[in-house]
Amino acid sequence: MADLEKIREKLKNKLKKERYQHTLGVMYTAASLAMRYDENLEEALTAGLLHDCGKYSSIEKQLRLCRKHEIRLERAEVEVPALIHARLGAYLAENKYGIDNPRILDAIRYHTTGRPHMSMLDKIIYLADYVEPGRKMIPGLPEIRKLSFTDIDQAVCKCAAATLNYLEKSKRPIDPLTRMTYEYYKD
Ligand code: DGI
Ligand code: FE
Ligand code: FE
Repeated sequence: MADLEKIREKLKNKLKKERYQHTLGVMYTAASLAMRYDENLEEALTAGLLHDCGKYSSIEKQLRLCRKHEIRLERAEVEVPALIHARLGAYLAENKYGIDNPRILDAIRYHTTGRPHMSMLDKIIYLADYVEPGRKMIPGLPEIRKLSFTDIDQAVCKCAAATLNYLEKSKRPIDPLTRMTYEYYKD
C-alpha cells in the first residue's frame, strides 16, 4: 500500500503552492466520487494525489525529464506541451513514488485527454480534476459538478465537449485522444 503521507510531503516540496492545493482538492473530490460509485478509496486518493506530479512549472524541465528517462512522446504531446505532464506523471508515479498498480498509473496517464473505454477510476480522476472546489469558474461547471455525482458518463461527455469547445475557440492543436473521448461518450 502506498504511503499517502509520504507522497504528500514529497509533492508539497516539488509543486508550486497552488498546484499542491489543487492536488489536494482533486484527491478529496476523487475520494467522494469513489464513495458514490463503489470504487476503491485508496486507489482514488493515490491517483488524485499524484495526477499532476509531472506538472513542474517549467515545460523545459518537463521535457528535460522526458529526455533523461527516455520517455517517448507522441507527436501531439510534442506539439502541445500541456499534455506532457500526464505521461511524465505516470512515469514518475511508477518510478519515483513506487506505484505499481496499473489502474492508478493509467488514470494519471489519461487524466488530461481522457480516452475511449475509460475505467471507473479513469473517469473519477478525469472529472475530479475538472470539478474540484478550487477550479476557477468556467461555463457549465456547476452542471458538470452535479452530473459527476448523478450520471458519470454524461459528466465525462460534457467535460470533453467543454474542453473541445475551448480548444477549438482558442485555435489550439487538439490531441486525437481528446476528440476520441468526446466521440465515444457522446451517445
Ligand atoms: O493539469 P491541470 O491544469 O490540472 O488540468 P489538465 O491536466 O486537464 O490540463 C488542462 C489543460 O490541458 C487545459 O489548458 C486544456 C489542455 N488540453 C487538454 N486536452 C488538450 C489540451 N490542450 C491542447 N492544446 N490540446 C488538447 O487536446
Ligand atoms: Fe493535469
Ligand atoms: Fe490537475
